[in-house]
Amino acid sequence: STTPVKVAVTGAAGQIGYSLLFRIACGDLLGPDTPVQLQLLEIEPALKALEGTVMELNDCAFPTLAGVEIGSDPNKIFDGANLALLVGARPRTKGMERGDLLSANGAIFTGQGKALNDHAADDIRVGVTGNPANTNALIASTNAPDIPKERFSALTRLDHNRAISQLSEKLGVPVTEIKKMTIWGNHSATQFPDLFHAEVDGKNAYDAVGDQDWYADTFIPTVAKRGAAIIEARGASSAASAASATIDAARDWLLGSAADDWVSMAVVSDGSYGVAEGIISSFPVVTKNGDWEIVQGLEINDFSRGKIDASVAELVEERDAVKELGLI
Ligand code: NAX
Repeated sequence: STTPVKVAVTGAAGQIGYSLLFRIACGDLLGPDTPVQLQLLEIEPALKALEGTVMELNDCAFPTLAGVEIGSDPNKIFDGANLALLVGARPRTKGMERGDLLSANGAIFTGQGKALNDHAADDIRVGVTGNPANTNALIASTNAPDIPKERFSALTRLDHNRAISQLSEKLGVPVTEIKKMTIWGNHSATQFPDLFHAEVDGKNAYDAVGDQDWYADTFIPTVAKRGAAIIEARGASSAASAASATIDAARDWLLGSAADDWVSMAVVSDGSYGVAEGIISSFPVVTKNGDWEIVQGLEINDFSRGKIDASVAELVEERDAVKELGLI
């Protein structure tokens, strides 16, 4: 029998966790022939609720679920992990300043970075969904000096999928006809969804839309503020779609992106496209066997330059703030 792949998930008792765990366990991440062992991290007060979720996971009798372990000690839960999905984070609560948010999450992601460094398997890949995702990934990576920086990424796949969905609706084409979508920058309101290189049925997406005002004034803000619109409508933040994007991102990273397409992932910058080296920023990437490569040679026009620079400036600011706090 095949050795199970160990997938660690943090924040497992949260909203996203409640969708994500079942999707991983049923084979949506690694396929029907690869057994998975779930290793679930939560804070102490949430462990009881998590036990209930584990009862339900077991009740599904998923053929691909080899076992489940839960706990509140990252050193134990990350032991031997091949993939870690860092979903748990401290949300911003009323009256909380940005600095408070960064330090609360800093405490989580420094500790988890160190635990991954010391206990994860040699082939570990780390995907960060918990916000502020890009900067949390930078904190975890910096605190895991023995793990190559390329093994950390932050989630912008939900933004990527939202952009595909909005474009599909506008043009009345199925999502399968849309390729080469790109989200640049931070997973925040400054992100830049780029239609200039996207394709619809093989043709340029920006030309297919043919409406600069819709692009700048409707499409970009709709994609960037979709999270807030979901909260407004359902009274809770996106969960199933965030879990689905977390699966898409990890699956493509480990198993490879489609031959005639690319995906968006926030990864450590090598300075490509003028993005400050060392920050974790979203790029168009192709993936294969657990490695990614930034798509090179795309022409960046003035409009795009301004948008990318603004989002990168925000990431540099976040990096400087966590440096100031001694977290990296
Ligand atoms: P929930 O508040 O429902 O769940 C978070 C869970 O994390 C809680 O159960 C909490 O106990 C746990 N947790 C807190 N500290 C922990 C620690 N140190 N170790 C382990 N677990 C810990 O939030 P949910 O809706 O599931 O969202 C999780 C995160 O994803 C949030 O930070 C959220 O902002 C972020 N999102 C990121 C998205 C993205 O595209 N990158 C989109 C969706 C989502 O907003």
